[in-house]
Amino acid sequence: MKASTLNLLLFFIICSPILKAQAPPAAYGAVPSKSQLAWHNIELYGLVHFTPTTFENKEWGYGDADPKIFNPTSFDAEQIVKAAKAGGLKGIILVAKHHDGFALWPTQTTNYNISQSPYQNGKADLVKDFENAARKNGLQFGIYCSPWDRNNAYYGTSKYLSIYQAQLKELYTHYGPLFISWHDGANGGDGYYGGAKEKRTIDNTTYYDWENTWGLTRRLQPTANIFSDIGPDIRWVGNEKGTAAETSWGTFTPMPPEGKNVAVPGQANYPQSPMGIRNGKFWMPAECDVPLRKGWFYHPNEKPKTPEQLFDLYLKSVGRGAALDLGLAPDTRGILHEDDVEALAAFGLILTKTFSNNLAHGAAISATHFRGKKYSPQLLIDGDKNTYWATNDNVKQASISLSFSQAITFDLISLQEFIAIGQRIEAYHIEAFIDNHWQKIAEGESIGAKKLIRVAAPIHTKKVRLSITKSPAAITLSEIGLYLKAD
Ligand code: FUL
Repeated sequence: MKASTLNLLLFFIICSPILKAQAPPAAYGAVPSKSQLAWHNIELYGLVHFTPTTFENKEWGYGDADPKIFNPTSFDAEQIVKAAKAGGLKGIILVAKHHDGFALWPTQTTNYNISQSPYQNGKADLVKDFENAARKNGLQFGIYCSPWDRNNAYYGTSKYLSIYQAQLKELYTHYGPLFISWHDGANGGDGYYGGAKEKRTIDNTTYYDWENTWGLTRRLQPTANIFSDIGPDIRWVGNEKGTAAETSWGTFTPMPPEGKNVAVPGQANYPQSPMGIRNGKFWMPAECDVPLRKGWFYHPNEKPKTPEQLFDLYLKSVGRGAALDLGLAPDTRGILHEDDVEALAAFGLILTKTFSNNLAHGAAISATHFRGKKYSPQLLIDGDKNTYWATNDNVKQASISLSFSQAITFDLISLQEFIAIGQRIEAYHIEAFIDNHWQKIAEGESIGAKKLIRVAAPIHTKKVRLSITKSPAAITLSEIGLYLKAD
């Protein structure tokens, strides 16, 4: 062997552990798809309900409302979208058709649609209006088209499925790329059904042929996330309160109903939905949906939640690795009520004021362990969640220390794992150096996409320490934040 070849060989033998240490940690468990990662960036979005049901002052239209009642006096999709944007919402899902069956776009699939209403002499297309307003204002756009249709004469028969699929096809082809296709599990019951006025039940394990129906979504909207109580991309959190469980995993395994081998919407393993399933088969994070008011539709006697209530919901949804989907209900004018606009704006202000000042950015930061320079603890405070601190493969416990030249005051802690390669951390605690000794100020199990922890009273300190005490694989963390909640 030539001397130069030998030297090269020796170099690689000596350096290989170092080179290996610089390689990224292997993925752990189920990992998010590209579309799911994009969804994780959105965090907060809205769900708009506005159909003849609004004009009937109901929550579930029976399917018999005269299309003539749909006649908003000052409909303005942009007013709604701008109010949402002021609230920090980054996407809008429009209920293009609710259970009452009235289509907000001029569909070819049923006469029961916007063209029968007096609004703009039947020439309107509200899906287009919302799409345009959302895109113009930099919000993502999504669609919810209810499978249950209380107007359609064919509902309950085999003919209806192709109608529903054709509706989805129209919505998937005419309104640009959607960030989410939202599907709900409400299945059958009483309704107008073309005048039959009866109760119709369906077998939800087979009726909607989800495999092929969602096949359409995949084909026509390849980057849309499919939401339902069983995912496959985003799972319902199992309540309409807007909260995930304190310990909440991004992974889930939907269970098939007894006697079946595939899971179906409407029959999820709901007790596990709020917390997810540790080491679940699929990356399937939760969406927490909750109306801004009491109902999903506008009712004059209801009031919006207060900005403080909304902030609390934000902590219990986005701050638990999920997303917050806030129901927005335009009134019969076709705009959001002034109270809603005000509540959203005040909530948005709390969010921006609170999270624009990450006090951790002023810290000197160190770690007990790290996986070489490429994964240094400094990356935890670089404001870029695509870079991350990581430990070597055999290091499953480690601490991060932050020290400040001047004492800081905070009451919110934010932690983010680098979820692109899986959710790892299973236990951690945080201490602050107060009155000359370390005091535990928070502890938990899951972190995931984002964990927001609010401590009971503001903490004044020069030193903070985060200890990860349990992880099945090399630890990764992309950002640490310390904030003081704004009023
Ligand atoms: C539920 C529906 O039954 C409600 O009316 C509402 O649309 C909500 C967002 O989803 O399943």
